Amino acid sequence: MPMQRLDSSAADFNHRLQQLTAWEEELDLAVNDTVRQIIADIAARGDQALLEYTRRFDQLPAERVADLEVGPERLRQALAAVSAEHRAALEQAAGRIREYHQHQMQDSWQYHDAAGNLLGQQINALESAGVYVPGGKASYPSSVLMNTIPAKVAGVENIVMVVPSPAGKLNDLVLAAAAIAGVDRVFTIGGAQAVAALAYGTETIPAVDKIVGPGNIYVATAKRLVFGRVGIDMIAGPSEILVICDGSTDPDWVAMDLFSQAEHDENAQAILLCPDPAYLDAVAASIDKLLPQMERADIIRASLAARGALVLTRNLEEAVSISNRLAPEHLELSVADPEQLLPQVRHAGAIFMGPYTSESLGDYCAGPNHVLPTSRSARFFSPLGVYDFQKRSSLIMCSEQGVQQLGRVASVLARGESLTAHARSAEMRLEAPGDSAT
Ligand code: HSO
Ligand code: ZN
Repeated sequence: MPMQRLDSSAADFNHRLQQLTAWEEELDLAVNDTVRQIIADIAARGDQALLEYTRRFDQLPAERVADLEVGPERLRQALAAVSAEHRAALEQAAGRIREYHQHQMQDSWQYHDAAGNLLGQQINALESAGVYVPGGKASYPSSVLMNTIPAKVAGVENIVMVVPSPAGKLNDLVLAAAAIAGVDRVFTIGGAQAVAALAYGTETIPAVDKIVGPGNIYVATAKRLVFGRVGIDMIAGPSEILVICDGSTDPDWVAMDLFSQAEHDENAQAILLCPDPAYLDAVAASIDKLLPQMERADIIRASLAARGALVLTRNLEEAVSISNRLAPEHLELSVADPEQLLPQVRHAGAIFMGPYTSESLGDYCAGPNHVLPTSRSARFFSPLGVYDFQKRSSLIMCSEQGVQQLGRVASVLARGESLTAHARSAEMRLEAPGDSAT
């Protein structure tokens, strides 16, 4: 059995839990330097630099960046190339994700204060967004849907997807998902150079306002470095699942739910909390039985051994409070009455309620986003959503009468800051400017 067993009543429990869950994104200074150079180079030399890096890192030689664009014809071809079953599943998932995200639309609002001034907040969509899609094994069509559809629903007009395609290999499922989600343009570029191109623009790659999507350490570092020039979503750590079980769910189901996140990578974290020791034994037995059958058994075993745990708690309430401390990306309440526990849950990226709701349904097709805060950032971050592609402008419209009171207040505060032009600009609009107007 690869997994640690912990007991919440043990004296060293807090310490062990802390050790198990600590995750520091390594701040690699060498990577940081390399990425800064790449960004500066792309900003200075545009297309030419992008072509050189793409040839060097992706073994993809091209004469012009325009040749790295995947045109609409090729997207249609990809849609036709995937199986009918795959296409239907992508379309169903996209439809459900769209419907869910439509509920997140924020509306502009306005009100009048007692003096007749209008105050408000106006919502606008970002004009453009870039979606980074990793290449290779972690190139998930589901992530194309999850990153693109909220932008689309918000009303973003230009969505540019970048995906590295080493040696020119294209993933038809990823392209089909892009077509279904409504991506406007696709370029086969990747790495820090693609992030830089989206942030600064080149002769061929349009600069965007925000860059979203997961990537390796070079991509994550590049996103951090271009933040401020453009918006970014968040920096994702390894996947996490925390299951709270009352002992009534089939232990095989729970074992497989733990596997489902563990199979993402060796650093993923899968934890089960349960007040029934016999049930923990049963899940441990299920893990032993099912693990050898898994295609990714090696990754799962490594993840469970390094960062997984089966934790005995005093009761379900304590399990929830431990979960709040960890603020997991995914929380399964695999209990008979999840609604009774829900009000106590304070920090979690997504909450999966009841024994039938496997986390994997949320990864693909339930509707909510699968881009979620990791590494305890659910304390202050939310799932990727429509609101990440909307922004707010504040509105003020003073009436001739309304300005009388506001002007006096502003004048007093401005003079307190010795900003005379501020004060005079407010005072000039007053009917009887008063003594202070000098
Ligand atoms: N569970 C991942 C998302 C994903 N799962 C994509 C399967 N495909 C996010 O934590
Ligand atoms: Zn997943």
